[in-house]
Amino acid sequence: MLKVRQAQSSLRASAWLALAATLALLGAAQAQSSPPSKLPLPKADPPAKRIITQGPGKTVTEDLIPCANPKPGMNLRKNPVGEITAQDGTKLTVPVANNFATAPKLPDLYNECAGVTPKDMSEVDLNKVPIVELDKDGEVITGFMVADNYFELYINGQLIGVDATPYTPFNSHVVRLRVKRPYTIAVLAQDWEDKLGLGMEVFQGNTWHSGDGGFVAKFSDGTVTDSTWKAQSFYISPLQHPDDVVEYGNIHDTSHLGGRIHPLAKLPTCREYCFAVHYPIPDGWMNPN
Ligand SMILES: [Ca+2]
Ligand SMILES: [Ca+2]
Repeated sequence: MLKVRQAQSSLRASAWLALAATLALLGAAQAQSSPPSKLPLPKADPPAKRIITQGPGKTVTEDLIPCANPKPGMNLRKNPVGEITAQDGTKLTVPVANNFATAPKLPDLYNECAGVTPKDMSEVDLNKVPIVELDKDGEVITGFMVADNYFELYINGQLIGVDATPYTPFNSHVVRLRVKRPYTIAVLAQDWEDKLGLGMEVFQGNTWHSGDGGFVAKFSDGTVTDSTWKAQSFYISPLQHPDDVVEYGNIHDTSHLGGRIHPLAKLPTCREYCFAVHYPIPDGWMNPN
């Protein structure tokens, strides 16, 4: 879909966002400001290896974590995980291979399923958030993060923790780090899905709605998610045809589709016959430099 360039923010905290996502909000917004007329860009070197799937995946886990505190009126969904076999025989985990089962869950800022529902920041005691010690002589930096729907946070290549609610209800997290600047933030973000392998979610009664996702973070040293972050997409769906993704250099471009949330977007009508394009996530993608 797209790659946003610029290695470092003004505070020299370099940041990566890996969107293993079904057409995320970030991608849609960028697409409209970068029309295909500015292309072509240099060819990818090495060329992008695309992995194509069609149709739904097979459910392996129906619900990664049932909500511990279900209440009427809550935007409550199961958190399914499955697998799908691509046309080239590659087996993929959908929506994304993740560390949910083994990684620490990040501290809750707002999480209905955990009963953590502050009305505003006056009800949040940040002193109770444990400090992750990365550098003994570092400074304490606080970060606030929310994803539609799931994310994994790495600092300097080290997995700090994961989102406690993969799908819904929507939740947010807070983290406190003792770290020396410059440091590298890397995030794997995933828009979860009801129809595994197809990037679709129930929306206003439509069970074939094309998913849209996003990720927002804000750190106490001034670092915020913005266009200076590098970003890349690794799972793009639902697609009427795999050729709806055009690779220009390292950009997985779908801007000609108009995005997913724009009223004039060309939404796919293929339902269970829709395609997805995946790309291998490089080893060590979360490491500095
Ligand atoms: Ca979440
Ligand atoms: Ca979504």
